[in-house]
Amino acid sequence: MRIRIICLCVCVLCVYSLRAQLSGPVYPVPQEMKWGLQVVELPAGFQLTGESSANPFAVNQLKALLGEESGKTEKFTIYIGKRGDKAVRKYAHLIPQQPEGYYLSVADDRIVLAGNDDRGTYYAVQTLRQLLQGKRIQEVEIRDYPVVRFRGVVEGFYGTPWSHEARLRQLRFYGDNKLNTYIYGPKDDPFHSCPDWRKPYPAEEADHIRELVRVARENAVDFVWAIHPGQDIKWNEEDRSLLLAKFESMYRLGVRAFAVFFDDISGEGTHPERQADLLNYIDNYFVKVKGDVTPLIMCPTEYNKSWSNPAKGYLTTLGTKLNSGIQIMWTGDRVISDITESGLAWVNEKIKRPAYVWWNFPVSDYVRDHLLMGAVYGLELHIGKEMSGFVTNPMEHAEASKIAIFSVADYAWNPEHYHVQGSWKAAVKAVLPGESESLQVFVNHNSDLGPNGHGYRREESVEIYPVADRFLKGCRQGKLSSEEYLLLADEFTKIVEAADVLAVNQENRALAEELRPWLEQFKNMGLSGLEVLAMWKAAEAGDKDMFLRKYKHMRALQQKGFAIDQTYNQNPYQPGVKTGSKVMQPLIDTLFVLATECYNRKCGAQLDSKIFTSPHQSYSTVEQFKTLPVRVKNNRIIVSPMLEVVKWGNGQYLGVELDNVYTLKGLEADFGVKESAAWLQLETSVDGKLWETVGMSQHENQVKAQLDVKARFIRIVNKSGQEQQAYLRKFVVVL
Ligand code: LOG
Repeated sequence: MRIRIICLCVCVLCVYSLRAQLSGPVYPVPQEMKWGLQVVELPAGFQLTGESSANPFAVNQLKALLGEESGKTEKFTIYIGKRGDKAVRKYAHLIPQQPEGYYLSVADDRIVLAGNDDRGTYYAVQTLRQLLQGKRIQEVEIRDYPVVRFRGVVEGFYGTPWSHEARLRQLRFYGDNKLNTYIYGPKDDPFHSCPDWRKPYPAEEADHIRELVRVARENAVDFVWAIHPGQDIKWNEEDRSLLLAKFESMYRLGVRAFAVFFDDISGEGTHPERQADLLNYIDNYFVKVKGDVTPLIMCPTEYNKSWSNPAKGYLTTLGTKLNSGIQIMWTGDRVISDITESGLAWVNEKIKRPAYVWWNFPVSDYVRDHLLMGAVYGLELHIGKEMSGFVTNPMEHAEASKIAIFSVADYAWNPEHYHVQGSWKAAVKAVLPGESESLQVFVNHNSDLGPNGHGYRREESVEIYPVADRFLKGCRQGKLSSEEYLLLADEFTKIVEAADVLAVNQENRALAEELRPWLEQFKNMGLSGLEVLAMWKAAEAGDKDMFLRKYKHMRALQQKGFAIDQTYNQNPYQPGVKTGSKVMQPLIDTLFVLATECYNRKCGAQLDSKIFTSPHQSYSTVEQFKTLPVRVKNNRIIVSPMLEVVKWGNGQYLGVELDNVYTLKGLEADFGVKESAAWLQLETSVDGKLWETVGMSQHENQVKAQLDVKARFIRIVNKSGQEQQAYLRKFVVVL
């Protein structure tokens, strides 16, 4: 009897451990999932029922997953199809009624893949792919559907558009992760925006788009082509016809979904009645006439709360005038913003429909020296029904963006079951299964954006932060805490290892290429961390020679880090390569300064302890300019430029405060408009109280001043007597 009980226990344990092994998580997290006890071993052959009427792309993927049937057997059947198909009729009552929903079950003699529609069937196969472990699979029953109707990506950033190959890889990734929307709208494609939106694509680009449309369809993704005509559109018959003709040419390439963007424009194009008239015209005379085109999407000019002026009624005009089927995009309370219930309620009431969320994360076009590979958070969980769509605007680094895209897919499918950390870790595994541990180390320290014009920040180095903090406190009190020392040394070692492992990784070459400059900087940071710890150890041991050796090496590593920053990624906006900039790099810098000062005191030495960072600051009363970072290159102090239109009130200014009085040699600025020098006044000051006015000249959009004045402050003030709309393309003070 006892033996029997023991056997039984062992068996139960076996089943449970098998179960634990095979019943891994599925992403996006399904709505309802019940695990059975058995593990099913798939036979070599099986009966496939429903193949001829089911979604052919789902069937192809199923076959690729299981291998072609080698000898059919009656013993195991796979049923595939959608509601109404004969093959899955028996299961019809179990299929969720929601669009793209599906029912999936695995039992010892069958697998059922039953979609509510063709997309549902496709998604059932995607879930099956995650459940299968070779030829084994745990018994399970799943009823699943997305909460947000349109989920995906808007390639809507400034900077180098994604390559054709990168886009093809993206579309497959979307299919795998149940995203159904890809909106094509890269700001720097001239045929999407000014100056060439009126012209058809040249042959090679047209071929690419044709292929993207095909691959999107194979992966259950709508390819949405967006146009951005607002900066120079004339509200006349001619431009309307040209826009329609462009849509026709895209239709001929296979495009069946369209969007019109009016973001980041000024002037005539911003008129809400005119925008609504144009959209309704396209809806009535193109979308409805074609019959096979999905509902139009529009991005308004006031696309976030902080920029909208309810008194002028822009949004309510759109809400009232736009045909009800047209979707309206929205980035939240700010350009870069959390998405909240109250924020959505605010806009939905005005636009009289649920907003289509354009989430500006992980886009990095305003912080191009950083990689945004942190967790996806700041999205409230109970608001899935308050939005008609949720798309993320990514980085120009397509592969690196997949970390956030994966979690966006998870969130938009099933917001209420979304878990920030679990989803982030799963994303890392999905993007680089073979080296996920190294990638996790890398993303842990490459999440934050650094100071930026939008004031948007992310957590970084969260786990190690308390250790770093305790260690630093100890150092300030002259005590080296050994436990923290070891933990930090271990983290720096992991950083060095991860950088090397990821750099040579063959599993995803495209990712390794994108990360390359940052990996180099990351390794340099890890090495610096180890050396700064060694400086402390030597100082504590009173080992002068060792200290000097480590000090010298640290200086070399600092120079190397500076060189990496000055060599790679030299875009004109935020050039350079920053990594670990929130916790790890500042920690290393502080430890270096403290260690050197401590040594100087003890040994009566005068080693230089300065770290080179910009000591100057921008300052402004214009809301959008308030947190702009400043960098120094040679004798030039450069304020980080911005991408969007800025509302510059009368009397408001933008300036730079230097760390000391210098002789200023000049100012070079560009506010993106031709007459700016007429309404701007340039002023300098030694103390920030008494100001001197100096003259400027303007050529096209460029504003210039030749100076030879001693000052600590320099600013440029709107003296026009009214609010101005401008851009900030350039603001450079020359010493
Ligand atoms: C642009 C977008 C850009 C993003 C982040 C929208 C609707 N438009 O401020 O193209 O990538 O912010 O810089 C935007 O967000 N303007």
